[in-house]
Amino acid sequence: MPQSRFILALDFPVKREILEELSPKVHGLKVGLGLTLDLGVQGVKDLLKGLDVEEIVVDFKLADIAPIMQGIVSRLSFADSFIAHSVIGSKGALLDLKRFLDANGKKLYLLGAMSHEGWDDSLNSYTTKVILDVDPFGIVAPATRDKVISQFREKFPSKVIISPGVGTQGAPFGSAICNGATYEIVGRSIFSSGDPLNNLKFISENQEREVLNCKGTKAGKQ
Ligand code: BMP
Repeated sequence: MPQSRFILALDFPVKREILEELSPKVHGLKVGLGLTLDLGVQGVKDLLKGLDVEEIVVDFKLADIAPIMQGIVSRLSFADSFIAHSVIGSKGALLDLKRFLDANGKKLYLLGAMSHEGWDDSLNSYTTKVILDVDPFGIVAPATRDKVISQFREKFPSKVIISPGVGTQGAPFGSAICNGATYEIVGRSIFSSGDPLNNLKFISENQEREVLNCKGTKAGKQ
């Protein structure tokens, strides 16, 4: 069983052989819209079929009225979980989507805050309210702003928090875990240079070192 604190972001096509090597060493795979546009839904299914991971998250950042989002997730039955924007609100959108996913044995993550510079943290009190209303399985919170992850962790002590922004976007590997995230999302740091398997080994060691420093335990799930 994987004991990793990484979710691998797949935003563009990757060779199946490489994914077979990487997938047992991460908790999950996050499928982006870009990859799906490149390969088509059947191509994504073929790429992921039988891989050794605990979770496949589809990240289309859903932001629409409920029937449209339900139609989208219904076409993606290979996924275990889906990410949606929380700013779209509860009634007629996320509450219905959550009910629909529950009925189909799927999980929902809501974006608490985003990792890029232009995200306005004054939105976070609203996203927090929506997360309280909808009660998703998990939250996406940015590794790039330590305080924001800590605030979501404090507000939601038992939710899974997945955190993008480590590596290429500037946050140190392990820092999001130290601030309360459950998993760190990593994409380009693995794929944009050299040998992906070695890159994953290197960043896993970095994550583990950082987590040992801050928590005194290994980065693997306790
Ligand atoms: P990378 O490690 O290459 O920066 O990839 C980060 C991944 O996390 C991308 O798939 C991106 O869509 C996602 N992401 C993000 O970067 N910031 C957010 O606020 C939310 C995200 O889902």
